[in-house]
Amino acid sequence: MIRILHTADVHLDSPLKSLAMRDAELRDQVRTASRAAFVRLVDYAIAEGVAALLIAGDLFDGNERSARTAAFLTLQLERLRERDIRVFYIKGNHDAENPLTGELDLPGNVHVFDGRGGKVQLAENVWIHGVSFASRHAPDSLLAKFHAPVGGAINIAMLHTSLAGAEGHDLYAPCAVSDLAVAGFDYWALGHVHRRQVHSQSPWIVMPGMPQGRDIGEAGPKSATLLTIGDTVDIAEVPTSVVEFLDVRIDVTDAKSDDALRDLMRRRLRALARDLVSDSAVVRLHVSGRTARRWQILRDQDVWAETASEYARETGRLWLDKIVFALSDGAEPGQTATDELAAIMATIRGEIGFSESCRTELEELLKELPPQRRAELLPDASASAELAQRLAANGADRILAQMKGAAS
Ligand SMILES: [Mn+2]
Repeated sequence: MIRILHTADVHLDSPLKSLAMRDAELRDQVRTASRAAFVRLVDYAIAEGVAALLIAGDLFDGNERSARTAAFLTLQLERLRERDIRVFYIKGNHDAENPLTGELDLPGNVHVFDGRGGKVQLAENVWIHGVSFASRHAPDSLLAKFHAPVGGAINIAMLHTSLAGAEGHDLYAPCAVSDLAVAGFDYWALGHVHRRQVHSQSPWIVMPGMPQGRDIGEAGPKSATLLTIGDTVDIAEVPTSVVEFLDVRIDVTDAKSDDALRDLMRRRLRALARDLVSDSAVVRLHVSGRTARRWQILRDQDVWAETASEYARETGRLWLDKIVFALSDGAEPGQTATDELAAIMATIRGEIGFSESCRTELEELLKELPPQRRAELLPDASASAELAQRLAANGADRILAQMKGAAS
């Protein structure tokens, strides 16, 4: 029996992003989470006595040259070398042009496939094939660069690919799952998409997902994939993430008092902490439901944020990223002064002049942000108008909450 560990998209030393990073204690713990997850992978490889570690691209994140990242990586790869564990590595879009991958003289147990593709024998009946990105962009399929599978052996193919891709995202070495399925390989060790997905079981076509998520967009526990090769190939998921991000919904419809709401929040967070796969988690709490207490809760939202933050911290494993309110009060619009004010503010929000000035002000503010962050916030032309509307609606709710909350 031969075992192999498959990972991709480690994005070594890429920073984690969350509002919770304002918390110094958490910041220290997760600053190097991508490293800690990689160490966990290496520990696991050694403990399980695997024959090889496959890294299917995007081992590095940006284009910065970092001596510390290089030293860290070399040390971990040497730990594998001491145990005779081989490492196979293909470059993806993030590391194709990284100065580290070009200059690093990696330990002798590491085989880096180049852009022309190749194959290496791992054991008597096991071959590893791979093709690297030659540059950051790979608009065409790389399938034609693979050597033919070796007859009578188990053939594993490493490829960094966006597969058929998703709308609005660039294509990287595009190819269809159906093309991979008929290519004659037993296991496709893919990389690029950060979410784990087993596309096919015969042959295996596996996107392992990243070993450590970096923000709420990469939520949930992360893992690597363990292959066991006997007469057939079997796979298992191996947890790797040190910190995970969680989107959590709490429905407060039945919480009739502050006490009931606090109790609900605390029990939910404790249950989350108890069942957590990773060591710790950064939680984004969505408070929703239909309650007559809507305005009172919105008025006190800063207190609720502090309270939830304390309950999270109390578990010893959770931190609050932020709390998001989506409450309705279920009431018909009445004839009170605040109802009238709400209606007026809603009308004003719909006026083109207001919309425009709101947007101008917002864009002025966003100029202060780094270009990449701005691009994330405003992916297309309509995004700034939508963001301005959302902020204006939130602002109106805040004002109403001050007035209505005080009256209740
Ligand atoms: Mn990639």
